[in-house]
Amino acid sequence: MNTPERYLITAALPYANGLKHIGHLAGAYLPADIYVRYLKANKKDVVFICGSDEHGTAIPIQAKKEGLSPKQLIDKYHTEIYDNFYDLGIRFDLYYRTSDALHHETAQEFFTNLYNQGFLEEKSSQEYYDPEAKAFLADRYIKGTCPNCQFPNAFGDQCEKCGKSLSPDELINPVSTISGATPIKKNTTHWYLPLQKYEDFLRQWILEDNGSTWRTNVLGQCKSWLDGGLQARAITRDLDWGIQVPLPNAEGKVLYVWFDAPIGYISATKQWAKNNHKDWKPYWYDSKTQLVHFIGKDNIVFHCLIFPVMLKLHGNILPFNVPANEFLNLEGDKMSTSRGWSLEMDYFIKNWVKNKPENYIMADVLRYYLTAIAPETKDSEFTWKGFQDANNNELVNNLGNFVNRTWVLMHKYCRGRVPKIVPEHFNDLDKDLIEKIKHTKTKISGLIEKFKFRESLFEIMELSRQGNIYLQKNQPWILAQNITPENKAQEQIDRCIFLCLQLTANLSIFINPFLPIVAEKLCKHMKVLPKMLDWEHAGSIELLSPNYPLPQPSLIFKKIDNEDIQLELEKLRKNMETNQPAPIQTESATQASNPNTPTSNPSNFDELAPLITIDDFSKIDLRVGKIIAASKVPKADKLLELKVDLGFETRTIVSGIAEHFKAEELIGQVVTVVANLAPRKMRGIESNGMILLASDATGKLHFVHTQDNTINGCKIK
Ligand code: B3M
Ligand code: ZN
Repeated sequence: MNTPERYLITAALPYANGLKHIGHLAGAYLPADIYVRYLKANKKDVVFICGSDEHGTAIPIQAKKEGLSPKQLIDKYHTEIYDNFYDLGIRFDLYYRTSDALHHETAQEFFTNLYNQGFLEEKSSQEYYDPEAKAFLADRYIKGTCPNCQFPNAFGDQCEKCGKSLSPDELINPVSTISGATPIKKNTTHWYLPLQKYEDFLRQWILEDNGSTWRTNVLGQCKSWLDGGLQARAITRDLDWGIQVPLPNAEGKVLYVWFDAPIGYISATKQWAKNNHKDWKPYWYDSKTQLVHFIGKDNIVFHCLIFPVMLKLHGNILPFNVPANEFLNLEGDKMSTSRGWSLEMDYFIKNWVKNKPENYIMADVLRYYLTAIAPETKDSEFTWKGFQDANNNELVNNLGNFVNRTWVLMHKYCRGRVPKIVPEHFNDLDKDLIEKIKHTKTKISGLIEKFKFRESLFEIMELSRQGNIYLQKNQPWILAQNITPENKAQEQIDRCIFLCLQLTANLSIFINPFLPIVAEKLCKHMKVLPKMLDWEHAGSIELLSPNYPLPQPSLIFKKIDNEDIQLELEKLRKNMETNQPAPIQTESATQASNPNTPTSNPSNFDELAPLITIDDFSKIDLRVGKIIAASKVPKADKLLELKVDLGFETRTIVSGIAEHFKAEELIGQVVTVVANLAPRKMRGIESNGMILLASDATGKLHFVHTQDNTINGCKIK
């Protein structure tokens, strides 16, 4: 695309049926916000749209659970979710809601338009019906015994125990999860979007036209859907909650939530335009608009296949990119609110951001960590320890340290003012830093424009690290010990501090889309207007004028203590123990599940290794052992040095498990040791043997050990 004239950025509309967790934040809203802030810093014409998805069966069901009417439920969560986003620095231009009359009208018009053009098909079919609740049932709302593994609580679309894809017909003793009644089959009529007719168009547009610019995980999922064969999709439902199908004889039928929700992006744009006295049409009809949908991977099929077909038939523009993220796990397990294994935005805000006035900066710390571990190409994991490390090692020790040292040194050696310098006197070290600042601007811009936020954040932190190295090489504190007119030491100190100050100003600009609160704080300290944060100023070393006085510095970040982290881990475990595993599923990709889709699968085991003989096996001498001492190997994040009692001797074994276990937790752990493994040196420590661990599908490690009081040193055969 040539330079776009305007940008329309959307983030998936959250279901207003419950609070959202940090996995949602990292998946769609934070990257979208970073992109939008970057575009706005570049003075682009941008509209950032989001809002509540308020239809679908999940809403009335949750409302019933909470003893509210559907309207009360959506009103409650619409406000709470919006407030949570706001407190974490997400700034939409409009946070809309699909219960709005304008949206009902827009979605109905959209449907009518496709209907009148003859694009929709009408078909009758037998569907599951709950005779007590008097409602048709989505597959997910039917439970029964799995024919494959006999698990008694398998869903009508998949058994959560063995992972097998099912249809409700296969369930033994199916029951409705709404009333407990046995569902019956009932005839009904619906309207369908014949997706299969547009396979050629989709293949060309996704795999050819966008094949080199879209993320490989997105392309891979699309290809798998296309190769699996597309089918006509019902776009209406028998339900009393939603948008009426705008046809005669369609009483009791509403638009399918996944048909109306993406049209919500259009309705929201109309509402935004109304509020701002603008014309909404170019945003949806002009090819010079760059439309980008930020979503999580379970929404790919809707945004890359179904909605684009709808848009094409309706005459709208198509998305430029759909940078879907994979999932964020929590402490080695999938996040699940119903199981209590989740970190909700609301919880984080109440306990980390708003618990003390000075903690407002913690919103940015979360943004930092979630971007640094963003699941852009594969699932990633939030750990409280990782969160602490990101804060203590990166924000405090790298960025905070550089900025603070610069300001302190300026007060100490340059009378608290931006020093005056002679640019002609810049030496090679100075020139190198100036070059790095300029180069980083180009690099970060390129990465953000390619939706590589994680990498761009690394580049910014790398520049900050270079700042620290530059300071270290110049050592103004040493130069200051011997200043004479002849040795020009003061001049060198001035040049050094001058450049560090300009670098600090540049870092504020670069960091602004990612950590807006920090950027603002830096601006305030430097007494510059937020206008300085315009991207066009980045790369310059004339951001702060000579002689300009700055106030005494105060620290920007503060360290997170071990106790706070420990407390969170305990709370998480307790929460998990007190929660019942009774997930109410929302209508995401689970309902549209495609057996070919490479989404995470509970039966996702490693492949078997090639066959070996008993002789091969008998070469391995396995022994029972007990860990009697454990300590971290200095400067190695992953390694623990273990002392293992083998009965006949005590062994030193270096094991790469430090990211999974705390050293102190391991004392007394019974283990299986490969006792005849050739010695190997790791970080200067000789390791004599190996400890066996089982790794589950989430990557979590478990010790393999004998059950009873086996004597150390016993052979395992
Ligand atoms: N509400 C699903 C979700 O929150 C759905 C997104 C709609 S985007 C148009 O994951
Ligand atoms: Zn099963």
